[in-house]
Amino acid sequence: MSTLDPLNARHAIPAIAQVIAGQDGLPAVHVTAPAAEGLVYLHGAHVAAFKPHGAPNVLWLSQKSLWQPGKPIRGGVPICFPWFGPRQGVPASPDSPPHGFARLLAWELQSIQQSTHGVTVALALTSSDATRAVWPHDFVLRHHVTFGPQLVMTLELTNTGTSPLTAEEALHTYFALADVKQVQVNGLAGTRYVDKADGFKEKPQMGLITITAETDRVYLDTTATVTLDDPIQRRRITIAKDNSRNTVVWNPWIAKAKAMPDFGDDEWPGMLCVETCNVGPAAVSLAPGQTHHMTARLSVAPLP
Ligand code: TA6
Repeated sequence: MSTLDPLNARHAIPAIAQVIAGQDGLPAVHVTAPAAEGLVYLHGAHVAAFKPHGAPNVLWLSQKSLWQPGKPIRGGVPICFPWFGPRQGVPASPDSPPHGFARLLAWELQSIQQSTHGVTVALALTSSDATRAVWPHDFVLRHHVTFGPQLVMTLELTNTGTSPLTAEEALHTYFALADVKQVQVNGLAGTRYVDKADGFKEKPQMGLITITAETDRVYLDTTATVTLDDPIQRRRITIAKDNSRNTVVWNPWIAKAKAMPDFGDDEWPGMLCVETCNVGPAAVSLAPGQTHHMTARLSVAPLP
């Protein structure tokens, strides 16, 4: 009897969704909805594939990614929680991993449901002694992932404790592109950003974004929809969002790609991160019992 059998007995939808052994045997929900194919791992509630009917994966995955409990998957949609980047004021350590612990832990598969919008997979991460030892709050973090004509991801955070909490959160989405150097990024013109690749200086975004060097920008106080125009694949990827005040745009370029063991030296032209988040001053604060929802909606269409 496979360890997946009880999960499939409870959740599988014949010919639509089932729990499979993914990379290195990590359990994942494989969805074959009419409008799209999708894959989400229980490890980190990590969305690894979104293929609108007949199209290639919209999400990028490194060939060098690790697929191990306790390690982040490189690519797809990592969930950053309860902090973004290095933990403020705390030296990096196994107890304070970059981008928090949510992407490193096994989440509970709560449900798989089919509707007119597509197939929705719900996963949850609940605070534990282990998380409280690192971050002294009680919470339930749920990830609702709908594979349909769009990929709709909603991160739902509930403060289940007796004291207020403040957390950063990000859907750190890696998009698959033919050549990032030829992509145009629209939607953020006039928005101020922190340039982490240039001394964390705050700058205004002049016009559209093109990627010509290491790019690591935290756009501030923006609810804007962003588009990626890929002239080689002749497609436009649209990233809309709700309840997110920041957008991060990241490409490591040559040196940073070389410095990451789980990122192929020659892979950087094939990806760009456009991340839906609430970080820094826009971190989410919840009183006991309060809930916050942040949503990213990804869609793909031919270039106009
Ligand atoms: O979102 C951009 C960023 O914060 C970059 O500074 C870079 O660190 C990237 O995330 C990847 O972080 P990771 O911990 O996944 O290697």
